[in-house]
Amino acid sequence: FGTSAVAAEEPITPPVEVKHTQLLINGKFVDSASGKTFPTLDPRTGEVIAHVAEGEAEDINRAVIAARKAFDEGPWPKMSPYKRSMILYRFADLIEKHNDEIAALETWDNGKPYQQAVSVEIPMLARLIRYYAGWADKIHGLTAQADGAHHVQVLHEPYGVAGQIIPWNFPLLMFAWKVGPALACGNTIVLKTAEQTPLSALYVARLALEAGLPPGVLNVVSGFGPTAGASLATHMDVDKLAFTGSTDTGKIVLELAARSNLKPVTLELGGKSPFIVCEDADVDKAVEMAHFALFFNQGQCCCAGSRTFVHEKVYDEFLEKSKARALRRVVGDPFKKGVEQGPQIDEEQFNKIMHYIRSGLDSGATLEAGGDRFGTKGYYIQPTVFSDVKDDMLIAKDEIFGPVQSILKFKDLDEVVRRANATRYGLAAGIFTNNLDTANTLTRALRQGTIWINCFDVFDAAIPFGGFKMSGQGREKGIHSLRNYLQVKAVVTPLKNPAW
Ligand code: TXE
Repeated sequence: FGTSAVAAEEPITPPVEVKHTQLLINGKFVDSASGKTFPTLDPRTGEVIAHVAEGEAEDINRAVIAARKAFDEGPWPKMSPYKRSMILYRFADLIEKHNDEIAALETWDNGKPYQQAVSVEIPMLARLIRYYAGWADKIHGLTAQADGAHHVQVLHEPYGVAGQIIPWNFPLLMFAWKVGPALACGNTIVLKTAEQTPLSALYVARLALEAGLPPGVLNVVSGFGPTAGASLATHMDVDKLAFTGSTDTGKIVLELAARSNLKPVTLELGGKSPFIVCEDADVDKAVEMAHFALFFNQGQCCCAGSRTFVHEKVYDEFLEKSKARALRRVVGDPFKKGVEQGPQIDEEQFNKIMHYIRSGLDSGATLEAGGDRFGTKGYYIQPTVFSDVKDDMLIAKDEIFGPVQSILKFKDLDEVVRRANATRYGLAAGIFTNNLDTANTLTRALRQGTIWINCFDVFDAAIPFGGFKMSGQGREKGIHSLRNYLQVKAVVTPLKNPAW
């Protein structure tokens, strides 16, 4: 099978320089305590972009001490909320000012198409920070009417030091989902980036300092999961933890948090989201949206529509058109104009995806498009489509996290609800129908944290995101994310004259 891909034999030189490779602790870029570094690789070639300071337990400890001091001594949590808000607005302005440079860094380290980074993701990063800047001076507690002669106030206060562990698929959007609400609520932060993509968060964190964020409020430690990540999860002086990544690592992190100081944990984990195309759907639109739902970001999305259920009446037409669309998908150097799909993040993910493609073939699914690596270097994979996929095949059960679409046939709504819900995950679902009753029925019956009707991957800052079942705990974005970073304190005072 071919694709209309355009491979750039010689990778395009990224229009940006790497400025920051050290850890950001207490407002300063510093080497790791051990002096160790690790290479971060260009997924287009597997070659080294830069050597980055490797944070470990001692560095996490240094960062937590700085964050603790910044919280306990202020000024951040005690600063006027309006001032805090203004610093975040300035931060968003600086992100916007450096939009193209940040996008180039993100593409270089991650492999995502530059056009996507420059026109969608980095603008969205600025918007998310602005959204939370807007919340900083609008955090209200409650009063309660209690029995007896007492005046009751319920205060919402920042937790303290927030530990945040993020993945590599959307390095800066995950940064914003975590850092935005934590800062707006007055917390201080130690953020650990993913070892595959340490560069962009360091660049952006420097802009936060430039915007006026006091030293120690946002600390960024690059490093690996079992060392830096685990140290953060077990640290006794971290008050709250937020994690995005695989379900397996999420379980480890939750256990580490419980075993140390029982810090509350927010988890945003994996998925196997159904995308349901009903018999009355607009097939052309459904084909395009199902394609986008799966292949967007090289298929590296936690909410990817990775089980495409299609009603038997439209199945043949949908399949032919989906196959043609995948064959038209433009794969190549992500810096090249018009490229829709770049390389996968690294060799490990590349091998994992190729393993699932072989498993699809071995288990009897029909390969309609792709099925192989693309080009000869880097981690590119052909857009791949399987039909005749059955629910018990591995490709229909596991999170592949790559450009592999699995198309399954269904007959009626009860059946598709049962099958769509028969998964350990519950992150998102897409429904394609022009019938309101069908949309309502499916919406109520599906056990997923987000339901997209006749659309997919709509990620406004105001829309809460998170999973049912083993896709996670808690919600991020929107007003819901504030709750992750606010403690509740009840204050009770006797009333001298209850009649008043
Ligand atoms: O994830 P990990 P990996 C899924 C996807 C992918 C698979 C493996 O299916 O193929 O996970 O990817 C840190 N203590 N998702 O191995 O391990 C790690 O350093 C503390 C879905 O990259 O979950 C990184 O910062 N932290 C996902 C972060 O956890 C630890 C996005 C994520 O890494 C740790 C990414 C430990 N013991 C992958 N071990 C999504 N939900 O969007 C690792 N980490």
